[in-house]
Amino acid sequence: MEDEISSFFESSPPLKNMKETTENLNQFIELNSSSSQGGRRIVCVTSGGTTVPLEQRCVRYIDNFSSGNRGAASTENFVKAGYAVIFLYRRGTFQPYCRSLPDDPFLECFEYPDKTNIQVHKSHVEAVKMAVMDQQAAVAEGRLLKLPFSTIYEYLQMLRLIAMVLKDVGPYSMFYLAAAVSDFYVPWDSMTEHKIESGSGPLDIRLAQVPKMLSILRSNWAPKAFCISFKLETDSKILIEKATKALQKYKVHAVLANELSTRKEEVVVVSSSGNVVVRRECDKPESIVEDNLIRLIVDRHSTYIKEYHS
Ligand code: 9Z3
Repeated sequence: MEDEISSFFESSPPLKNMKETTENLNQFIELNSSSSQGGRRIVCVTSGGTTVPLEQRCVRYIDNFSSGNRGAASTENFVKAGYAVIFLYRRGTFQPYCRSLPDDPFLECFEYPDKTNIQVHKSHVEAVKMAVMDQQAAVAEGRLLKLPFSTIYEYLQMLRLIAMVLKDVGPYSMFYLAAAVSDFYVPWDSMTEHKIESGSGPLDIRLAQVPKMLSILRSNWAPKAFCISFKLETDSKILIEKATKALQKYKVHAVLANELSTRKEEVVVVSSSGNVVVRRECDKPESIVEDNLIRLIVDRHSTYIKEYHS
């Protein structure tokens, strides 16, 4: 497995902003782990689906479903709970603090009363005000670092980089892996450079398996970090069994099991201390499942830190 992982990284196209990203990460971690900030806990939240390019000069790609809503909502809740968040997100997916803004059509939020003024439409004032205030506060306090990715190559290289720079934060760091990561891909060196020609009948593509990085994240990249992964299924009958297997195989601290159609209503936290069902509070229209979910995860992280020191 280690060989497969090394060859995946060796053959990946290098990250474009590697130097700048590493500098930003180091600054962010230094700021948040300094004693003046009380040594904040730091969580890396991954969000959105990874793409698998079919051509090096990519025109076509395979994608994994994820709107990014879970990652964005969880990020807001982690910031509220006092964490600093590295938000590793798929370009174009939901962003923290923007979930309640209309995205279609976003411009309807605004009106243009005269040539020199632009203002927010009355019906959206509250939502825009909250979004701007909360986002600006999180950024000004140095609690939110956003890093975008598109492809599986970018995602895994960035995840490894983040794990490496978070190593010294030890048990105060957390990985909350909500991104929907491709299981299959086309290895870069066997991928055609130019757009695949059409017109010559059906296309056969052989996809290789993406090496599972969770085990190496746990054993090697960030062994002291608290680690939460997700299991997504469309068949509820196999969900808990699959999540339990993942818990044992990857030795993460909990697997959050969700079914595609009910993911906004219910998540099951599967861990060695048993399974806990977390639900959205149906009697409160504003309530989201992440409110209760992140509260529980933060509690579990606190217990982990205490046990680590005893
Ligand atoms: C999840 O299960 C997330 O909760 C969702 C969130 C992607 C369902 P949205 O972004 O949806 O709010 O629209 N993420 C992990 C999905 C995944 O690919 N898990 C792998 C698996 O199930 C393990 S890494 O095998």
